[in-house]
Amino acid sequence: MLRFVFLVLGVCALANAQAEKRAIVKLVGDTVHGNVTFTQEREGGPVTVEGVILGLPGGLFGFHVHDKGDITGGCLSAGPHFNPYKKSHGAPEDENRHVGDLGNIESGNDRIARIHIVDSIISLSGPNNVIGRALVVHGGQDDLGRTNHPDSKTTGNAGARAACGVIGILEEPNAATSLKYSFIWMALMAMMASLTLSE
Ligand SMILES: *[C@@H]1O[C@H](CO)[C@@H](O)[C@H](O)[C@H]1NC(C)=O
Ligand SMILES: [Cu+2]
Ligand SMILES: [Zn+2]
Repeated sequence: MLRFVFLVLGVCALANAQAEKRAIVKLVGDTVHGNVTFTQEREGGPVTVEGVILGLPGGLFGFHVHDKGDITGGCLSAGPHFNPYKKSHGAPEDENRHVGDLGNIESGNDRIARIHIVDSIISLSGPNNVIGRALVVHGGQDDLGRTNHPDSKTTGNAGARAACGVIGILEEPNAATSLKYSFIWMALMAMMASLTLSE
Protein backbone atom coordinates (compact mmCIF):
# COMPACT_ATOMS: atom_id res chain seq x y z
CA MET A 1 0.00 0.00 0.00
CA LEU A 2 2.72 2.47 1.11
CA ARG A 3 4.70 1.41 -1.90
CA PHE A 4 1.78 2.34 -4.13
CA VAL A 5 1.54 5.77 -2.45
CA PHE A 6 5.24 6.39 -3.13
CA LEU A 7 4.80 5.25 -6.70
CA VAL A 8 2.01 7.81 -7.21
CA LEU A 9 4.07 10.55 -5.50
CA GLY A 10 7.07 9.71 -7.65
CA VAL A 11 5.08 9.82 -10.87
CA CYS A 12 3.47 13.15 -9.86
CA ALA A 13 6.86 14.68 -9.02
CA LEU A 14 8.17 13.50 -12.36
CA ALA A 15 5.18 14.88 -14.28
CA ASN A 16 5.46 18.28 -12.52
CA ALA A 17 9.19 18.51 -13.01
CA GLN A 18 8.72 17.97 -16.71
CA ALA A 19 5.89 20.46 -17.09
CA GLU A 20 6.86 23.70 -15.30
CA LYS A 21 7.83 26.50 -17.65
CA ARG A 22 8.88 30.07 -16.99
CA ALA A 23 9.36 33.06 -19.28
CA ILE A 24 10.72 36.56 -18.72
CA VAL A 25 10.47 40.04 -20.26
CA LYS A 26 12.46 43.18 -19.65
CA LEU A 27 10.15 46.12 -20.41
CA VAL A 28 11.91 49.17 -21.78
CA GLY A 29 10.48 52.60 -22.54
CA ASP A 30 11.53 56.24 -22.36
CA THR A 31 10.47 56.74 -18.75
CA VAL A 32 8.89 53.39 -17.87
CA HIS A 33 10.74 50.12 -17.25
CA GLY A 34 10.36 46.86 -15.43
CA ASN A 35 10.64 43.09 -15.32
CA VAL A 36 7.81 40.61 -15.68
CA THR A 37 7.83 36.81 -15.38
CA PHE A 38 5.33 34.22 -16.62
CA THR A 39 5.04 30.87 -14.81
CA GLN A 40 3.01 27.86 -15.98
CA GLU A 41 3.17 24.91 -13.61
CA ARG A 42 1.65 22.39 -15.96
CA GLU A 43 1.05 22.26 -19.67
CA GLY A 44 -2.27 23.95 -20.54
CA GLY A 45 -2.69 25.19 -16.95
CA PRO A 46 -3.10 28.80 -15.76
CA VAL A 47 -0.21 31.24 -16.18
CA THR A 48 0.88 33.49 -13.32
CA VAL A 49 2.21 36.88 -14.45
CA GLU A 50 4.28 38.70 -11.84
CA GLY A 51 6.60 41.66 -11.78
CA VAL A 52 7.30 45.29 -11.04
CA ILE A 53 7.03 48.22 -13.46
CA LEU A 54 8.48 51.59 -12.50
CA GLY A 55 7.75 55.07 -13.85
CA LEU A 56 3.99 55.11 -14.50
CA PRO A 57 1.94 57.71 -12.61
CA GLY A 58 -0.83 56.55 -10.26
CA GLY A 59 -3.69 54.87 -12.16
CA LEU A 60 -4.64 52.02 -14.46
CA PHE A 61 -2.73 51.12 -17.62
CA GLY A 62 -3.47 48.72 -20.47
CA PHE A 63 -1.33 45.58 -20.39
CA HIS A 64 -1.28 43.23 -23.40
CA VAL A 65 0.67 40.63 -25.29
CA HIS A 66 1.07 41.96 -28.84
CA ASP A 67 1.37 39.81 -31.93
CA LYS A 68 5.03 40.14 -32.87
CA GLY A 69 8.26 39.87 -30.95
CA ASP A 70 9.54 42.74 -33.08
CA ILE A 71 10.66 45.88 -31.25
CA THR A 72 13.15 46.97 -33.92
CA GLY A 73 11.20 50.18 -34.55
CA GLY A 74 10.18 50.65 -30.91
CA CYS A 75 7.01 49.22 -29.37
CA LEU A 76 4.96 50.04 -32.50
CA SER A 77 6.65 47.24 -34.48
CA ALA A 78 5.06 44.70 -32.12
CA GLY A 79 1.84 45.03 -34.14
CA PRO A 80 -1.71 44.57 -32.82
CA HIS A 81 -2.83 42.49 -29.84
CA PHE A 82 -2.04 38.74 -30.05
CA ASN A 83 -5.33 37.46 -31.50
CA PRO A 84 -5.08 34.00 -33.11
CA TYR A 85 -8.86 33.42 -33.02
CA LYS A 86 -9.86 36.75 -34.65
CA LYS A 87 -12.02 37.83 -31.73
CA SER A 88 -12.65 41.42 -30.62
CA HIS A 89 -10.89 43.20 -27.78
CA GLY A 90 -12.19 42.54 -24.29
CA ALA A 91 -11.50 42.08 -20.60
CA PRO A 92 -9.42 39.11 -19.37
CA GLU A 93 -12.55 37.44 -17.96
CA ASP A 94 -14.53 37.84 -21.21
CA GLU A 95 -15.24 34.94 -23.55
CA ASN A 96 -14.76 37.38 -26.43
CA ARG A 97 -11.20 38.68 -25.95
CA HIS A 98 -7.88 38.62 -27.68
CA VAL A 99 -5.54 35.97 -26.26
CA GLY A 100 -3.20 38.88 -25.45
CA ASP A 101 -5.76 40.86 -23.41
CA LEU A 102 -4.44 40.98 -19.86
CA GLY A 103 -6.54 44.00 -18.83
CA ASN A 104 -5.03 46.82 -16.77
CA ILE A 105 -2.25 47.01 -14.23
CA GLU A 106 -2.42 49.48 -11.36
CA SER A 107 0.40 51.86 -10.53
CA GLY A 108 0.62 53.72 -7.24
CA ASN A 109 1.41 57.41 -6.69
CA ASP A 110 4.93 56.22 -5.83
CA ARG A 111 5.20 55.24 -9.55
CA ILE A 112 5.50 51.54 -8.67
CA ALA A 113 3.15 48.97 -10.24
CA ARG A 114 3.28 45.52 -8.68
CA ILE A 115 1.76 42.92 -10.97
CA HIS A 116 0.13 39.67 -9.98
CA ILE A 117 -2.22 38.27 -12.63
CA VAL A 118 -3.39 34.68 -13.07
CA ASP A 119 -4.70 34.06 -16.59
CA SER A 120 -6.14 30.84 -18.03
CA ILE A 121 -6.02 31.83 -21.72
CA ILE A 122 -2.39 32.72 -22.41
CA SER A 123 0.00 29.79 -22.40
CA LEU A 124 3.73 29.01 -22.64
CA SER A 125 3.14 26.32 -25.29
CA GLY A 126 0.61 25.44 -27.98
CA PRO A 127 -1.47 27.84 -30.11
CA ASN A 128 -1.80 30.42 -27.28
CA ASN A 129 1.96 30.46 -26.59
CA VAL A 130 3.13 34.01 -25.82
CA ILE A 131 6.86 33.22 -25.89
CA GLY A 132 8.55 35.15 -28.69
CA ARG A 133 5.83 37.82 -28.75
CA ALA A 134 5.92 41.27 -27.13
CA LEU A 135 4.51 42.43 -23.80
CA VAL A 136 3.36 46.06 -23.89
CA VAL A 137 2.30 48.44 -21.14
CA HIS A 138 0.35 51.47 -22.34
CA GLY A 139 0.24 55.09 -21.21
CA GLY A 140 -3.52 55.02 -20.68
CA GLN A 141 -6.32 52.88 -19.29
CA ASP A 142 -7.72 49.98 -21.32
CA ASP A 143 -11.52 50.41 -21.57
CA LEU A 144 -11.80 46.61 -22.00
CA GLY A 145 -14.00 46.92 -25.10
CA ARG A 146 -16.76 48.54 -23.05
CA THR A 147 -17.02 52.07 -24.55
CA ASN A 148 -18.25 53.65 -27.79
CA HIS A 149 -14.78 54.89 -28.71
CA PRO A 150 -13.94 53.69 -32.27
CA ASP A 151 -10.84 51.83 -30.93
CA SER A 152 -12.61 50.19 -28.00
CA LYS A 153 -13.13 46.83 -29.73
CA THR A 154 -9.58 46.66 -31.16
CA THR A 155 -7.17 48.24 -28.67
CA GLY A 156 -9.29 49.31 -25.71
CA ASN A 157 -8.13 52.86 -26.53
CA ALA A 158 -5.25 52.40 -24.08
CA GLY A 159 -3.12 55.15 -25.60
CA ALA A 160 0.55 55.19 -26.52
CA ARG A 161 2.90 52.29 -25.83
CA ALA A 162 4.86 53.30 -22.73
CA ALA A 163 7.23 50.30 -22.59
CA CYS A 164 7.63 46.90 -24.19
CA GLY A 165 9.86 43.86 -24.41
CA VAL A 166 10.05 40.43 -26.02
CA ILE A 167 8.92 37.47 -23.90
CA GLY A 168 11.79 34.99 -23.69
CA ILE A 169 12.46 31.58 -22.16
CA LEU A 170 13.62 31.63 -18.53
CA GLU A 171 13.18 27.99 -17.53
CA GLU A 172 12.13 25.05 -19.64
CA PRO A 173 11.50 21.47 -18.71
CA ASN A 174 14.67 19.77 -19.84
CA ALA A 175 16.28 16.37 -19.80
CA ALA A 176 18.45 17.29 -16.78
CA THR A 177 15.42 18.07 -14.55
CA SER A 178 13.56 14.96 -15.61
CA LEU A 179 16.68 12.89 -15.02
CA LYS A 180 17.12 14.39 -11.53
CA TYR A 181 13.53 13.49 -10.62
CA SER A 182 13.90 10.05 -12.18
CA PHE A 183 16.82 9.42 -9.82
CA ILE A 184 14.83 10.62 -6.79
CA TRP A 185 12.00 8.35 -7.88
CA MET A 186 14.35 5.37 -8.39
CA ALA A 187 15.92 5.99 -4.97
CA LEU A 188 12.47 5.98 -3.36
CA MET A 189 11.56 2.75 -5.13
CA ALA A 190 14.81 1.11 -4.04
CA MET A 191 14.18 2.15 -0.43
CA MET A 192 10.64 0.76 -0.51
CA ALA A 193 11.85 -2.43 -2.09
CA SER A 194 14.50 -2.96 0.59
CA LEU A 195 11.91 -2.33 3.34
CA THR A 196 9.62 -4.92 1.78
CA LEU A 197 12.48 -7.39 1.54
CA SER A 198 13.47 -7.07 5.22
CA GLU A 199 9.91 -7.68 6.42
C1 LIG B 1 14.93 43.98 -13.24
O1 LIG B 1 15.91 42.96 -13.05
C2 LIG B 1 17.23 43.49 -12.97
C3 LIG B 1 18.17 42.28 -12.97
O2 LIG B 1 17.79 41.35 -12.00
C4 LIG B 1 17.37 44.38 -11.77
O3 LIG B 1 18.66 44.92 -11.70
C5 LIG B 1 16.34 45.51 -11.88
O4 LIG B 1 16.40 46.32 -10.72
C6 LIG B 1 14.95 44.96 -12.07
N1 LIG B 1 14.03 46.07 -12.31
C7 LIG B 1 12.88 46.20 -11.67
C8 LIG B 1 12.06 47.40 -12.05
O5 LIG B 1 12.47 45.41 -10.83
CU1 LIG C 1 -1.39 46.84 -26.05
ZN1 LIG D 1 -6.98 43.27 -27.21
